[in-house]
Amino acid sequence: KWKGEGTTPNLDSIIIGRCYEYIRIVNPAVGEKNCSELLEAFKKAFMNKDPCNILPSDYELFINLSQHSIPPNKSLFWENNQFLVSSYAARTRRYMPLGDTLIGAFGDLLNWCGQANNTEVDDSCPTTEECENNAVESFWRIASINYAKQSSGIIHVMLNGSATGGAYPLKGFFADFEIPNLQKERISQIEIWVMDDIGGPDLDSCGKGSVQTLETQLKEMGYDITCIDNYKSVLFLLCLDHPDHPSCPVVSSALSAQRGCVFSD
Ligand code: ENP
Repeated sequence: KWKGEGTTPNLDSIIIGRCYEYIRIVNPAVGEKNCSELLEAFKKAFMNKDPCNILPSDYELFINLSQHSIPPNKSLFWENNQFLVSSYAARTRRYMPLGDTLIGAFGDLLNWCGQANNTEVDDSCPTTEECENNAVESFWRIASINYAKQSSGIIHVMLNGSATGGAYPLKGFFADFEIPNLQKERISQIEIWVMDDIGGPDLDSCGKGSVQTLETQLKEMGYDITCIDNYKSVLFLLCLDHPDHPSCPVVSSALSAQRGCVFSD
């Protein structure tokens, strides 16, 4: 029927498991939450409804119930590098991108939609090209707005300098729903990291192309901006899979240890 992927099988069980894992193990600082109640509020937004008529506001109750604070300096916004972001963030230990919040845990990598006059989920769902007001798109829109409003301190943004179409998409969640909802008075600085794929093209960098557009836009809004190309700490993570690539840093003592120098008399 629809062109998009259908509802993820076992959606309810996955969400209940993720929710309790989040509040008990990943981030107990969120305090007590009733995960069954949160799942009901989440499903109420889209079940038994026309899958092309779901608005961000339909998730309001769910957002209010599952809301928790984002520690200052822990927000991490991104475009085009989901898996690098989630491994670097390390499930809230280093950073807390939206996918590592309780709200994000309800949607990350999942797919869902309901049907009009039918209490079942559907096994195909509308894409955003088919209709913008679909269950998944509207969920991420309100989740992004809420996340941006909760973010404070130093804000980090990880972009992909090898992405075709530009590191900073002019139409995307970051541009459309996050930047406009940042609370300027609570933000001390915005730090942009532009990471190129290892061996990939260097299409965009700080001060160039779409990254320059972003820097100018944020400066005009009155933010204090820094931009770093291939930020070393994230580069180490990318280099785990390409240790000998010329663009990967050489750690001199490790190199000498490998050559046997460290242990020689
Ligand atoms: P994509 O298209 O690279 O990746 C989308 C994938 O990331 C989907 O599997 C989606 O789950 C999951 N995801 C995790 N967090 C978000 C999210 N936050 N979001 C949309 N999808 C998310 O990512 P996008 O579309 O460019 O979105 C990146 C945005 O996330 C940035 O604005 C960043 O700052 C923000 P699912 O449910 O679709 O399977 C907001 C929108 O945090």
